[in-house]
Amino acid sequence: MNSILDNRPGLRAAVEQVAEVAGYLWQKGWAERNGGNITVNVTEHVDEAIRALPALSGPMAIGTILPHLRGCYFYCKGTGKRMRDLARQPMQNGSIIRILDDCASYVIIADEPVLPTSELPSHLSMHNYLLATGSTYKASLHTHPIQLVAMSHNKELLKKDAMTHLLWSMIPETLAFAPLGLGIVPYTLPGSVRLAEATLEQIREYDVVLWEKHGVCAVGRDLMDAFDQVDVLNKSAEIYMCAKNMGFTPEGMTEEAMREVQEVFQLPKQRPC
Ligand code: 2HA
Ligand code: ZN
Repeated sequence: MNSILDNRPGLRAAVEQVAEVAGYLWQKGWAERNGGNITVNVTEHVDEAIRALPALSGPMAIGTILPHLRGCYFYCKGTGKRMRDLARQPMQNGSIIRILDDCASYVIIADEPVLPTSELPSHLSMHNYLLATGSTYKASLHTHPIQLVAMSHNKELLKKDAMTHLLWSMIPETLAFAPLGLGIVPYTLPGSVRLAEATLEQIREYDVVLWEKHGVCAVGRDLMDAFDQVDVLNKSAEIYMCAKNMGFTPEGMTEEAMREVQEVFQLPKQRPC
């Protein structure tokens, strides 16, 4: 069967990276059943032939108006689809959508009419925000990392930047590779516009946001970048829990040691454009 990826190496590479990351999510146990979702802005790979492709679906409402997304194209994981299946067959378990001129609806254009993810409002709101601020970030990831979600069941840890400091102090790499830390969104109904709005508030400040008792949402230059940030934060959560399981509270790096890493590695305090 023909695919939109045929003879388009840039688009193919972006979708193949999605498949690679989907496999990691499954292997890590972060993607039970249809858990998690992925969207990637692929507009840079879109040519005239793609723009001319007919819609495979009628227009569908996003649920919110996103003015910066007019004419943009996204690869989206399909709703109800499994990451472990997407890892092998990304175009049968996801699709490419075109945002229509009203900036409030979309159509599916390739390869098959696979309905996009249930978390589309929060994903597309984040992409809209990234474009509005001139960011070059292209990817948005939602997943259910076990240790981070477990820690979100503790109210003390949900206070602003409490978890960020704890996780940074577990291992210098987390500070270096997740330098903006971890935002927090109090429990909100999955897939809702309210969750999208609360996530958007946090994504102004953080690349990775923890949804209380649910999962994380992350943005990045590409999907691997978004995944890596979640992975290093979750690694710190694992180290913390491992120490707790051995019967002690881990000491954590000192404030001074953390400041030294921040200075020597010249870590950004804001998302670089
Ligand atoms: O896509 O994880 O939050 C399934 C989910 C919804
Ligand atoms: Zn979820």
